[in-house]
Amino acid sequence: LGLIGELHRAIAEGELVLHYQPKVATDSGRTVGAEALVRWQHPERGLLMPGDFIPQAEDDEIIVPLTDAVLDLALGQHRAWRDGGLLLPVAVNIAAGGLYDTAFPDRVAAALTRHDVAADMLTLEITETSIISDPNEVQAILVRLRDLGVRLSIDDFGTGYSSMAYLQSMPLTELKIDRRFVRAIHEQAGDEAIVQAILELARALDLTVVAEGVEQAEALAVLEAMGCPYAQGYHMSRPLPPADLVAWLHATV
Ligand code: G
Ligand code: G
Ligand code: MN
Ligand code: NA
Repeated sequence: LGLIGELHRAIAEGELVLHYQPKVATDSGRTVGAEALVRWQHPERGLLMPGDFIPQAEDDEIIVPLTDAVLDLALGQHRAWRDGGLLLPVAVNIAAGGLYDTAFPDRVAAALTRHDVAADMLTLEITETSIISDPNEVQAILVRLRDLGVRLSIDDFGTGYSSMAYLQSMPLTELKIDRRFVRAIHEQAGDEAIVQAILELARALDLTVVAEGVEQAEALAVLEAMGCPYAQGYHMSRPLPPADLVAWLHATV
């Protein structure tokens, strides 16, 4: 059985699991959401990371059922947390192949209904690269998602090639600043200048901003001083299994 065949089994047998990394407010430290990151609990090879299978899945039709499976797990988890008294918005990563599918908005709507989750509790994280490969087609799909009330985030912002015109025409809610500009922001004036420019752009376009890859307290302090509202990174928390995230939340607040 090749990797793709094994992935079909993994989806059917429930071998995919999600870990969650908090998104926090830079000023208060309050957690405002959690990004779901897929792992594969492989029966022989142990816990596989997305880099071990997502690139191959993206080149195959399996990315469609895989995306559905991840969405289902994330909304089910959100619902379980909500039923336990914890209202935590969730974010899911969407690969280009998952997005270039005119039926995708309908499947997202069906999943929200199935789990009885409000659309604004879900953020879809999309990379710049998937937007520019066919901006017209992707814009039509993004508009339908946004009309549902789902939040749309550009992941790894600053590393792709999206023009200002695309940014203005896409119905986005959030920019996530790529970690390469964030990790050493307290040491590198050039990084700070780029983050400053992204913050100003986001303000002008009325988008919220998350800085990713915050690994040190010094970086978090600089981001807060610059007015970057939200951050994510190993300094706050690594991606954690759901129960560990809840324990972290209790220990943090
Ligand atoms: O989890 P990690 O810590 O290793 O993630 C590595 C990469 O895999 C990131 O670029 C992330 O966006 C991507 N990724 C993680 N989970 C998913 C997923 O459920 N779907 C897709 N398409 N990409 C994912
Ligand atoms: O492409 P995306 O932003 O979805 O990727 C998320 C990936 O980034 C995951 O692999 C996650 O483990 C990783 N990540 C999260 N926080 C940090 C961090 O502070 N530093 C580094 N190097 N990677 C991080
Ligand atoms: Mn992401
Ligand atoms: Na990212």
